Amino acid sequence: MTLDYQFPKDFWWGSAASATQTEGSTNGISGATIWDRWYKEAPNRFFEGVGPDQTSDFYHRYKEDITNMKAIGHNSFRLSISWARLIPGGKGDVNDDAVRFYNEVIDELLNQGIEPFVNLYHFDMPIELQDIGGWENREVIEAYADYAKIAFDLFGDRVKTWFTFNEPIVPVEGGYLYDFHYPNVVDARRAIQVAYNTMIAHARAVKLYHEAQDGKIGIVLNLTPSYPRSQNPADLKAAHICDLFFNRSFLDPAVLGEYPDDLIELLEEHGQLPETKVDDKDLLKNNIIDILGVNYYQPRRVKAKEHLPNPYAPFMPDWFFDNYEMPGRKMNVYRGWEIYEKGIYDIMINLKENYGNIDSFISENGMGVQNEERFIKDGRIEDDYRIDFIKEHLKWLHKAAEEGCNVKGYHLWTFMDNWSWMNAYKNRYGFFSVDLETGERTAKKSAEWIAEVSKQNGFND
Ligand code: BGP
Repeated sequence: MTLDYQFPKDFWWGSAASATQTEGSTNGISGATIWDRWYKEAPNRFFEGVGPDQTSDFYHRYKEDITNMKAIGHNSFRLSISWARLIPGGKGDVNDDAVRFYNEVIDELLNQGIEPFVNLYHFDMPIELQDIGGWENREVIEAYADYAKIAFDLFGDRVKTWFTFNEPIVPVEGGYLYDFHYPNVVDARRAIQVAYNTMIAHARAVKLYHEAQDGKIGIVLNLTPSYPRSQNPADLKAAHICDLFFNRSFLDPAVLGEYPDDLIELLEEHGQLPETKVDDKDLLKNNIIDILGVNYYQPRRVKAKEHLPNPYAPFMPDWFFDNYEMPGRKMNVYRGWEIYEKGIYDIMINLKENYGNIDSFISENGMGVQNEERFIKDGRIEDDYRIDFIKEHLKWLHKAAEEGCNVKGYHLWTFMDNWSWMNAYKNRYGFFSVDLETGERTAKKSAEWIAEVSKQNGFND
């Protein structure tokens, strides 16, 4: 029997999560991160005042969660290691409890036939390193390289798929441009330095990995195709510059080993080039990734600037484009994000045509919905909207695969409802709901649906 949408053999079905958002139990058995600090300083910036200390307790319940993963057909799962848990303070001694915990999680996944994908950094800078400047300080690159090496040595015998960073643009935008992450700086020059240093840290980790290990290493990028309002040259230029800043400043060095010339020229023209070291260029060139994780939630729609920026105002990427709200666009109203399923296909075709058809997979895609209790019937959430959301994206992914794109899998964000950065528990994303009082997990309808899809490696329309 062939299905309408049959995926390539050995396709990865799974989901992704991050340490800060799921583990819990930081108190006393892990170092603190920027999130602990920010929550202490400004609890009112978090939805309903709920901070990173109230998570879904994966730290204690991972066995049950992995059993549930198995039950819904996962053959792979991405977790992140908490740097501050493994090495409290970010440098120095390794925390034995963390080694035990991650060993147990990895072994349990493997025992259940689920391949662990491990990411080293998901927005969670140890606070002591932020206090010496975070990614602005080259010393932190060294500390990260040491951390990466330690993680590879400890877990690389069993973990064969690694990622250096999740969405490195987000701490840049949130922490240094638009004030939605600690340290709440608004300064493009510093943002550009942070973005650049992150990619140097990334390349250092790739190099260390390739020197000593035999699996694959990559990066996870949230690619946002930049669609111009029209084919008018000014709109096209706006979309191109937006793409340079928000996609290609990470995608090009990671996959091609160099920054786009026109990005360098633009920064140079505005006196915004970051500080670099002579060896950086070769480091980037010689250490490209093996696999790319693509997080896709929404595209960007842009138009030419309507008002010229104030020439005395500090430089910002937004000098070159305005966001554009396309009439009739489909929205996830809870999150305020556009839903545009074809974006996933456009990304894959771009990777095929311009990035050597690198091996890639959808490492996050998902739909956060508020007050999902409204949809409970007979004790479980009937999330048909999520099933439709996944299905429509998968159709475009399938088309990309049919057309020769090297797409290897699809991971949902996320396995179970979790704490999310400033939004805490506002939007729920999981295949499983989590009772915030008791911690009890309950499969949603989408869990049952994905189990079937994973088993058949596809679905009928
Ligand atoms: C991605 C992050 C995740 C997750 C997800 C959903 O950017 O990698 O950590 O949070 O987005 O976004 P949010 O939780 O803000 O709704």
